[in-house]
Amino acid sequence: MALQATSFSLHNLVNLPAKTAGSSMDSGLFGVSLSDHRKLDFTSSSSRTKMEFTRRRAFRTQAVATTAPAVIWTAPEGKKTLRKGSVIITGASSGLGLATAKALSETGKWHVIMACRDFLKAERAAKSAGMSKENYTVMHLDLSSLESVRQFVRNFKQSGRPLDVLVCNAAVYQPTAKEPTFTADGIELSVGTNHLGHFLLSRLLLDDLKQSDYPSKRLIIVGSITGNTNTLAGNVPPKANLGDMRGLAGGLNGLNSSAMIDGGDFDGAKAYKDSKVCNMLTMQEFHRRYHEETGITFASLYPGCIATTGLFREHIPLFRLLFPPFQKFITKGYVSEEESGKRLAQVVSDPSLTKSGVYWSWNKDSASFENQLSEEASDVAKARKVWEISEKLVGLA
Ligand code: NDP
Ligand code: PMR
Repeated sequence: MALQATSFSLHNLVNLPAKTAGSSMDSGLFGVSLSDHRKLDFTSSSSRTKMEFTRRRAFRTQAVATTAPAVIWTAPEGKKTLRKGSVIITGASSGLGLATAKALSETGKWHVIMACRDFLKAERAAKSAGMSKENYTVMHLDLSSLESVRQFVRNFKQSGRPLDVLVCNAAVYQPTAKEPTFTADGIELSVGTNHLGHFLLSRLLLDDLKQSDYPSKRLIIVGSITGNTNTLAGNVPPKANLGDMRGLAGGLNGLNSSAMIDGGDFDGAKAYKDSKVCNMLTMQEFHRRYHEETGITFASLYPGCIATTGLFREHIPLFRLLFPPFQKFITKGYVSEEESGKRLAQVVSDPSLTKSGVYWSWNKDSASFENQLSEEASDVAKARKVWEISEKLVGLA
């Protein structure tokens, strides 16, 4: 009975927009206050695009769709295209990334570039997911090395493919790590991979997105509820907190600066949550700096609790055993990998999700809504500061 009552409260909380949840939970549960292409439509393209396409055809050696029908996609603004969309998904070798790649490839309207650190694993994953060869290409990307990010971008540009959507999805989570580990560049691994690797990748690919003639071009950075302290999940310790970012400014090298963004002692779970706050702040800063000028849609999302993915591989076995039933039956926040993939695929391709600067979530009927970010994850000054420090750390400033 007690379990049922808890289940009911948590269920409602998970499925309501955060603001509503906060106002109904102020006295608090747990004492927490929750306040490929066949043809191009040249009619809408510049002559530059035509030249590019000729060049692309000359370059393309693999994975060209020859059997899928030409797709006519109409954006709300009435723009049409007769080619497949081209989407890069980082970390598409498992979990959410793979499920999204599968969902998009099955429509026949998308060519998915699976940007993965383990080439063979990604190829095997695509095969076992039943993805057709003409709908995807695997390219090597190790986000924990800034040089690998730059090399990936060079390789992608050389491939001559257009870029219509970039999905920053890959992540690592080290909840049991006692000591920090570091990227090839000496930066704490979680923030280095989840935030800084993606920050550099997005910045270097922004021009390619700008040049896309696709009806809706998008940059999506996957966020999470656990980085948002206006939710119950975000109040499970250790809570995300960037503080004054002295650690980030010091390079997160764990030598002359802390490995944590706020300058505190290393905590792997907190480092992950902080990295998610950076992801959500970065999306908004991109929106403020570039949406109006470029027409690119910048978005983030919480796909639901996909409790069975590889994200929890470093957690203790008991956690891995109990976490899925806990999320399924107690919090009701659980979502299958397949369902989460459909959600992210919507953010990539749904003509109704073109609004920029939005953090998407889904309710219990799996309908999308614009969710409210926590105070810190929507702090304009913090977003600018994260941007400016990150530019320096990745060598862009
Ligand atoms: P997975 O572990 O299944 O997927 C993570 C992916 O990231 C894997 O493909 C992994 O590659 C890849 N990756 C890790 N490190 C690197 C690196 N250095 N370079 C390139 N790729 C790398 O986890 P999820 O599918 O759960 O996570 C996907 C996203 O969803 C993350 O951003 C996570 O924060 C977010 N999320 C997940 C939730 C959940 O409940 N699971 C909830 C909310 C958000 P490899 O296969 O080689 O290990
Ligand atoms: Mg959480 C409203 C309930 C809710 C939701 C939607 C999540 C999602 N979690 C909720 C509640 C709770 N969790 C409660 C009440 C507890 C204490 C028992 C709890 C604990 C917990 C742990 C120890 N939860 C966790 C962990 C993890 O290690 C996961 C994590 O923080 O990864 C960073 C996690 C998660 N809970 C979630 C989600 C989506 C996660 C993991 C993934 C992520 O945010 O990326």
